[in-house]
Amino acid sequence: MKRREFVTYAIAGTAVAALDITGVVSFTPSAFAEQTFNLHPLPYKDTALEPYISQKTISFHYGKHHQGYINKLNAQVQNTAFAHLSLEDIVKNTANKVEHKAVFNNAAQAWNHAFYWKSMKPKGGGMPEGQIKKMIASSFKSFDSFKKEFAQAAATQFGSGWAWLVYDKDTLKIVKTGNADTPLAHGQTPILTIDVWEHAYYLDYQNRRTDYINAYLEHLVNWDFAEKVLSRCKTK
Ligand code: MN3
Repeated sequence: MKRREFVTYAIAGTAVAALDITGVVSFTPSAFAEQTFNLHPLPYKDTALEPYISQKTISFHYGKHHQGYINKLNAQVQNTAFAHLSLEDIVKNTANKVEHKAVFNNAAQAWNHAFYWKSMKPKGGGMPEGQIKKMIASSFKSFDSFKKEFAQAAATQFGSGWAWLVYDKDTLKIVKTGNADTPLAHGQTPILTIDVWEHAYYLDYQNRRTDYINAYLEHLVNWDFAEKVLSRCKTK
């Protein structure tokens, strides 16, 4: 690693706070020691989201796909300045740079998946409470309009990608991103996400993506997590 490179990246980097939210890595930034990204334990048992997401889906999605992105990222950043950055800062520093596309894809997918697991919980779904409820009411016409718009974004993301509830300039918005792309790369703060790559639902729902989206909204979405993430946005 060249020291000058590290300094440049360190200055370009921003708060590490969101890392605590995803819990994707145990991370101590250091100009001297390289880090290895690790797959953080799921926030619930691999059977806990059944019958909406099966243990079999989790075993492939978390155990193979998510682990795979982390393994590839570790191999790519070894002996580079990126090995000294937080995951979120790698995503931000490689976004929209053709020469860093491969690193971006694996870093963003490592981050997106950690955020996705936290966006769900057993016996989740239903109506939110607290600040998130108020902000959804002020940002969308009603909770039903929010649900409709979120489901629509998730259903219409062509091919692989994600739908998100994001915090952007003091309001909540719904956006969708293709492949590994993430709101972090566009100056927005993710509040919740649903993975709509086929590997997220195909074993349980085959081509019925809409049924998976409805199960997420009715039974899985973790409003406590959304509330926690939102409270951090508001104190920034
Ligand atoms: Mn996935």
